[in-house]
Amino acid sequence: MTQEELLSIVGNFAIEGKAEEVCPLGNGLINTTYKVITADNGPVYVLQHVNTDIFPDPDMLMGNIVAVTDHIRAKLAADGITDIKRRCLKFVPTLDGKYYTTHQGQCWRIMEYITDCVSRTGVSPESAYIVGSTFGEFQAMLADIPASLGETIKDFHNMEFRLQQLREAVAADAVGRLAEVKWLVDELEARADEMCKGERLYREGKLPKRICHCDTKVDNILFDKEGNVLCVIDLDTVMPNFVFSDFGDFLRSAANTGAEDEADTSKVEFNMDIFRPFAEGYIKSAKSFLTPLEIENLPFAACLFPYMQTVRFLADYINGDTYYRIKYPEHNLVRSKAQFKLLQSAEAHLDEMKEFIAKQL
Ligand code: GN1
Ligand code: MG
Repeated sequence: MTQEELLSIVGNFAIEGKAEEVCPLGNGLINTTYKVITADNGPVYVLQHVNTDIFPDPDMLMGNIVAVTDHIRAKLAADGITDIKRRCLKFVPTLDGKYYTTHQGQCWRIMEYITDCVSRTGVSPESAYIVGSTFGEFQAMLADIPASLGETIKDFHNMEFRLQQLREAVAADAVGRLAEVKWLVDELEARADEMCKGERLYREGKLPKRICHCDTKVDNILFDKEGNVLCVIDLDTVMPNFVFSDFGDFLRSAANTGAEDEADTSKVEFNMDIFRPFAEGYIKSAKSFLTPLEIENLPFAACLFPYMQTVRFLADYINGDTYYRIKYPEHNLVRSKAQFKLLQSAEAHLDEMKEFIAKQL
């Protein structure tokens, strides 16, 4: 896309100042993000192309997001928080009052840029406690949102559905990659029943759904310089789900000693020094609304998310890389193996996690 085109898209939005330059920002695997600089050091914005192959209903998507951010902003104000602009995303309407614009059939939106923030690829044991308690508070803040939120991606964290997608990929073997990864498919199948426990408990009426963020990897969180969470970004997947999503997906990235796509899997381990303070902080602030069954299954959640991500990356590899943005041909396979290694390491710490959780009650 040319600067001219990008600037003309920006021109549809009610921003302050004159947009001068648009440059790439961030490293999301789904949407494409840019920073918008305005003249004379005016306000900075974030322009984002929304991938409508994956988020097919932009009206529902932006309706959810505006409801969530308005609700959080009101809560922060009621709590006397003063730097609200840095604590919650704020989307900018278009000149005709919508929250996205369409350009050549593609969907675009703009939000305010959050100043003085730090993005991290990991957290320290010291900041993990604070992050855990912030997530508990995030879920608590959304517990009484009056709007009923849509599922922006149907069955997004439904483990049974993700396994079904893997099985369909395996059956089709569209690009002939199955033989190479059959061993990993077998490893995943061996755990399939156990990993679908959440859906079973839900059907039995024992496990509730609550509003969750559903993509709490460390990249989707902005921190201040002290390691406090300023704000959770990437709100496209905020929807009703099991609390396991936010707890487990955060640990999937934060408690990994390696990168999500680490090629040398000996570098990938599940880090209990992050798990402990994170779980402690989370339980402390979420105890008031979590049920005993939810708390008891937090170690399960720490395994579920590396498992689910292995299933998703592997299905995409078998399908010929149709979903996640890749940087090289084997990328999804490398990601799958790294996530599987993380799963194995989390499994090895399961008893230790359970003991620790039991002590928090
Ligand atoms: C995607 O958009 P991004 O990169 O923050 C994905 C998540 C995965 C994550 C893996 C809509 O998130 O579910 O966990 O990649 N988002 C969607 O890094 O599929
Ligand atoms: Mg992201």
